[in-house]
Amino acid sequence: MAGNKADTYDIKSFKKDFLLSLLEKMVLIRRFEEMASKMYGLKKIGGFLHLYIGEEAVAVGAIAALDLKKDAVFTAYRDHGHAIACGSDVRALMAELYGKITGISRGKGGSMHFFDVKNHFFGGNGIVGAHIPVAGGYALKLSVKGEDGVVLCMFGDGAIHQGSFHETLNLARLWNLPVIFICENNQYGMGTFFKRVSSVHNFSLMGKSYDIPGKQVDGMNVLTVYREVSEAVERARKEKLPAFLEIKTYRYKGHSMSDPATYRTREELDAYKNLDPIVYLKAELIENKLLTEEEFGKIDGKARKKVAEAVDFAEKSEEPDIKTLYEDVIV
Ligand SMILES: Cc1ncc(C[n+]2csc(CCOP(=O)(O)OP(=O)(O)O)c2C)c(N)n1
Ligand SMILES: [Mg+2]
Repeated sequence: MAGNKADTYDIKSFKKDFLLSLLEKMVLIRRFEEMASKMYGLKKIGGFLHLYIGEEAVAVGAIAALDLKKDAVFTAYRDHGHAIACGSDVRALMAELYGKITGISRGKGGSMHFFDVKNHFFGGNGIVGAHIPVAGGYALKLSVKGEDGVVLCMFGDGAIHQGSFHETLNLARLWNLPVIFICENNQYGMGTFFKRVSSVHNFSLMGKSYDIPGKQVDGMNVLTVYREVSEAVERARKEKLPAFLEIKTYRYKGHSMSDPATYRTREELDAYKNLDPIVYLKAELIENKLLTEEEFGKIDGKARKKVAEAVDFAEKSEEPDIKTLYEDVIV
């Protein structure tokens, strides 16, 4: 089970501004998704909506380890947290959920297909495992051109048995590509517990078949994630080698909005809620006199305001004109 205590780092080694920025990002993601869920219930948002609530420390900690002027992020369809962590404008993200022309993908992608080239966020991909070779291809481009960047490729426990995962790991090691593969193991692929479908339960071993080092990481602690991903990124940058991390986490909500998640127990969910990454970091900061309850209230208020403004922006935006139907389509 994820949820180690903070015995792997010294909180005093981090700058206060940096710690607060991690907290702010996690709170913004949480509030954004709570609002998205509410607006889905009000039928303002249609199609698929997969919430990341509970998993925020993974995207925030991992992406904080990057330099997004040169590095790049690829993920699957549970992508709101990653886009926000990359710095995407939450107004454009909300507008995308609403299917409006002002959306980050011009209203044509929806929840699963956020895409923000400016912030080096390359999706948001709906097919399980399909973006893993694309991320490898981006790393190959960096390698061939001699550019100094690292790729973070995030995917779920459900993607780890796809051929695309195995084929990409093999070539990434063969060609020594600077790509960090991150399995966000939230323990379920739709309603299926990962141990029911995997002969190997410690996924961090799976890179070994391809001579890629692997490690298990506690995904409920944002600083642990940050530290481990930073180490992998620095190594990839210097040695131009791939790495593999299995980050253990948990999603509080169902797979998507239509899933009541009856395949797991209340006790299991509550055990993870007790390890909540936001509550944990907040408590750690207060304990170390780096934050007060009042300051936290301000951070939360700021996030709620940003999200309310994003809803207002999305509501007032136009739907894409019918003439845009064939634009942005690669042929
Ligand atoms: C190739 C493919 N097969 C099946 C699906 C249907 N599907 C959508 S999500 C999902 C589960 C994936 O679970 P996981 O990779 O653990 O990601 P999580 O939803 O937990 O973030 C499946 C099977 C799909 N989108 N693509
Ligand atoms: Mg999963």
